[in-house]
Amino acid sequence: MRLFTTPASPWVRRCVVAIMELGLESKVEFVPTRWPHTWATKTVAFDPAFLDATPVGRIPALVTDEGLRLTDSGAICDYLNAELGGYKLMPASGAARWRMQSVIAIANGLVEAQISRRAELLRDAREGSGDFIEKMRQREQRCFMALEPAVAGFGTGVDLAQIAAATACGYADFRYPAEDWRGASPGLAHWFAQFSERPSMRATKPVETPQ
Ligand SMILES: N[C@@H](CCC(=O)N[C@@H](CS)C(=O)NCC(=O)O)C(=O)O
Repeated sequence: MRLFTTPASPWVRRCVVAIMELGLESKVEFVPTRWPHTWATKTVAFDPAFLDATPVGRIPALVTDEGLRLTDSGAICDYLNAELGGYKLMPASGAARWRMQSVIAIANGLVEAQISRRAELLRDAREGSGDFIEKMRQREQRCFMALEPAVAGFGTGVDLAQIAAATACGYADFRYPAEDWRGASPGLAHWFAQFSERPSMRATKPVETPQ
C-alpha cells in the first residue's frame, strides 16, 4: 500500500506511528509530497498520483493494495488497526474503545485548531484575523486542559488515543515552541516526555514541510 506524507503533518505522524507500532513498515511505500506555503489559501499544483489517491487534496492519503482509497487519518488508523493490526491499538468494541475515542475526539479538535491557526498565520498579514487566531488558541488551551485528566486512564501499552494525544503535543512544540501548554497540563507533559522516547515517536519528530 502507498501512504502520501509530509514530515510536518501531525495527522500523517499519527498514521506513521501506528504503522511502526503495528510493525507494518515493510508493507507501506511512503510517498513524500511538497507544499508551498500558499497551501493555506490556494489550490496548489498536485502530483496526479496524489490527486488520484484523494479528491480532498490533503495528507495523509492511503491507497491499499486492493485499490481502496482512504483519505483521512482516522479512517487510515482504523483500517490499519482492524484489518492488519489485529486490534492491537484499539479494541473493536467495549468501554476501552469508547474511552479511547473520547480522547481521540479531543486530540482531533486540538490538532484542527493548531492547523487552522497555522493556516491563518500564513495568510498575508492584511488578510489574517487576529480574532480567529485567538479563538483557535483558546480552543487549543481547553483541549490541553481536557487531556490532562485523560492521562490517568492511559494504559501501560501504546494505543491510538495515546498516539493522537502525543502527536498533538509534538505539533504544539514544533509550531508554537514559545507557548507553555505544559504549565496547565503537568501530568500530560510528564507522560509525553516518556512516550516521546518510543522509537516510533523518535523516528517521526516533525520537520518543516518541503516546499
Ligand atoms: N481530517 C484530516 C485532516 C488532514 C489535514 O488537514 N491535512 C493537512 C496537513 S496537516 C493538509 O493536507 N492540508 C492541506 C490543505 O488543507 O490544503 C485527517 O485526519 O487526515
